[in-house]
Amino acid sequence: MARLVIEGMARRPKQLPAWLLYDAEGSRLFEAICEQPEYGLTRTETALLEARAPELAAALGPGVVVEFGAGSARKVSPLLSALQPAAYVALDISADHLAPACRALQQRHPDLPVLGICCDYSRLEQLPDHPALAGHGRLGFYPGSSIGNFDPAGARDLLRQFRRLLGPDSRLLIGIDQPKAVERLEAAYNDAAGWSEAFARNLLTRLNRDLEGDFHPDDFHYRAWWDAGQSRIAMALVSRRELEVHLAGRPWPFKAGEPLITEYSHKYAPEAFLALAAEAGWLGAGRWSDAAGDFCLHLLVQ
Ligand code: AVJ
Repeated sequence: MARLVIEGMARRPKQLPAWLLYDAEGSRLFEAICEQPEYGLTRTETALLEARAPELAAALGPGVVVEFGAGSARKVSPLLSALQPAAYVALDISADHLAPACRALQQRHPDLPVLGICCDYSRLEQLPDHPALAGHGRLGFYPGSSIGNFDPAGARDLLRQFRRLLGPDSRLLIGIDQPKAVERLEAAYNDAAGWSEAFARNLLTRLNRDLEGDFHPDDFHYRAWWDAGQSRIAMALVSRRELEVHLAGRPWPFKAGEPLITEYSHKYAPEAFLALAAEAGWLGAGRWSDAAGDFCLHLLVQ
């Protein structure tokens, strides 16, 4: 973690890995964001999954469901009910979140073998050699447009990693947020109740605690804006004045107005996403969208 933070702080602009946002408090704040009226992504995707579960299950076929970044593991439930897979594997970086999520899911699906693995799914070498997984094909599930946190090259690498991890003949159901009116995009990441800001600010609290940082949260303001050229929302904590913070045993100067990027959220129209997926060896085999075209579930095969 120290090495990744040092790498990120040395970048221009300074940029920290997005997974650092998800400690126990960050995961809780993210859940609150998902309930804000301005943030439609989760509601739209959940409604799609509920309404289209039988079709999605039929298109996916039998196997073991592997969810990348399972979080509260609530979105997958309608899919599991329709699909009746051989097993469900939840991968997540936050152990605090993963254990209760798996327990709650197990209660909703009492007969389903459930495995939780605390890991960084972008770096996991292989799935465990567990009897519940043996002899079954793998169905990756990557909802929430989480891939948007990666830049396009990183997203392509991640899709390759999923191919390697899931193995030959696997499938991947992935949720992708679409570009839309800039006012709606910016409102989603600047909710009036302030949860988006609290979520970004929690990163400073975490760095102070886990890497002996001395950030003063009041020295920074939160900003989120749409960058049309890169087709992404950028989220940043911007220093209010020239200052120096200490972190991971080193000093880090900030100019007045200098951003620390907490997260990017890339948005892809269907064709743009399929072009990226193709570079990673995946082919589009189905797509499901809401009526407004705000969000898209893509089924990818090899
Ligand atoms: C989990 C990466 C999809 O980009 O919309 C939401 C994260 N950050 N509001 C997103 C997020 C602030 C979210 N993803």
